[in-house]
Amino acid sequence: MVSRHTGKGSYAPELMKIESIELREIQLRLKSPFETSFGTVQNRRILLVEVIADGVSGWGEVTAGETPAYNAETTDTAWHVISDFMAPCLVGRSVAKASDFPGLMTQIRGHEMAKSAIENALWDAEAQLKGVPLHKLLGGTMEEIACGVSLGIRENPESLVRKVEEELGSGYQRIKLKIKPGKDYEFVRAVRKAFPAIRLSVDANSAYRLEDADHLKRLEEFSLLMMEQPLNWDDIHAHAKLQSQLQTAICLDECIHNTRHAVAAIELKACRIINIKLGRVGGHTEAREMQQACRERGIPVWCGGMLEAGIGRAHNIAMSTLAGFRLPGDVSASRRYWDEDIIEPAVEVTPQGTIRVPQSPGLGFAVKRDLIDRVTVRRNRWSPQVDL
Ligand code: OSB
Ligand code: MG
Repeated sequence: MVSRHTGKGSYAPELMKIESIELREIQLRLKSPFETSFGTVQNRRILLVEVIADGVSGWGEVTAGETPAYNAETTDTAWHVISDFMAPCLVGRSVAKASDFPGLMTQIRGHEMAKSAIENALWDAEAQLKGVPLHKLLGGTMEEIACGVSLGIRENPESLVRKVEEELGSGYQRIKLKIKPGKDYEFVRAVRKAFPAIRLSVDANSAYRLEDADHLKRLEEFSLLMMEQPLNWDDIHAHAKLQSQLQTAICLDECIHNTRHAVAAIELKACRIINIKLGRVGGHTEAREMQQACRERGIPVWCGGMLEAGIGRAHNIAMSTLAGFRLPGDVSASRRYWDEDIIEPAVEVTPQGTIRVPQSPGLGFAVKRDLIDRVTVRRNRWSPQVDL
C-alpha cells in the first residue's frame, strides 16, 4: 500500500516493508585520471543499490575503491557481503525507519561502505514515503552548502597552479592538494605563492611516518587550513604525537570509522578537524551521530568525497546540511568528474562555490535509468521467497 504514506504530514509511523533489493555494478570512466599517494584511478567500478520499500524506489551508492588501498573494502568485497550476507536477510523484512538499519547489521563487522549503500537507499525511500527532502529528514538546516575541491597529484607544480586557477575561477571556496613524499613541498609552495590568501589544505592519504615530522613541519610556512591523514590509516596514537608537534590542524579521514573513533581521536588530541564520509562511517545514521559528537566538542567537520557518481554525490549534499558541517566539503560539480552523470539535473556549483540543496522529496534528483542500464555490467535482485 503506497497511498497511506503519500502527502506531506499524513504519514503514520508504520512499518516500511523492504520488498526487494537490486544490486548492480556500473562502470564509468572519469574524465581524467585521479592520482593519490596510494595510486591512480580512471575506470571506476561502482555498485548501486536500489531498494523498493512500500512501492517506492530508494537509491544508494557503494563508495569503495577498486583496490583496498584507501581502506580494506573494494567494489568486489562489497558485492560479496551485500549479496551473501546483507540482502538475503533484509528482503521481506519491515523497519520503522532507516535509522533502524544499523541495529540489523550488528552481526557484520566492518564493511561500512557496503552497509552505507543499503542504509542510505532506505533513507531515500523513507524521505520519499514521508514526502520530505532527505536533508530535512536527517535534520539538516542549511539550504546551500559550501564546496571545495580535491586535486590529484600532478606531474609538476606549474600544471598544478594552472589547475588551481581554473577551480578558483569556478568559485570553489577551498583547495585541497593531494601530496606524497617527493611531491609535496615544491607543489604546495608554488600554489601558495600564486594564491597567497586562499583556503588551502593538503591530504597525504597515510603516505608519511611519524619520523617524517620535521619534513611535515616545513609545510607549516604555507598557513594550511589543515593537513589530512598524514600517517598510517589505522593509527590514531601516532597522529596524537604528530599533532602535539604541529601548529597546523590535523584532519583525520581514514582512521575514523565510527563515533567512538571520533571521540577517542578528539580526547587524545590526535586531530582538530574530522572529515566525514558516509561510506567510511557506515551511512547517514552514524554520520549524523558523529557530526553531533564533534559539534559538542567544538571540532568542525566537513564532507569528504570518494569520486562518487551522482547518487553518492546527492547523499553527500544532504548530509552536508547538518549543523556540524562547518567547513567546505569535497562535494563538487558532476562535470568535474563525469561527461554524463547518472542523475539529473547534474550537480552544479554556483559562481560563489556553493551547491543549492534540492527541495523535492528524497534525494531530490532523478535517477537516469536508461543510462544506468547501459553501463551496468552485472546485476542481482532479491525478493522474498513466495510461500505456496
Ligand atoms: O582521501 O579524500 C580522500 C578520493 C579517493 C579516495 C580518497 C580520497 C579521495 C578524494 C576525492 O580526495 C574527493 C572527491 O571525491 O572529490
Ligand atoms: Mg582524505
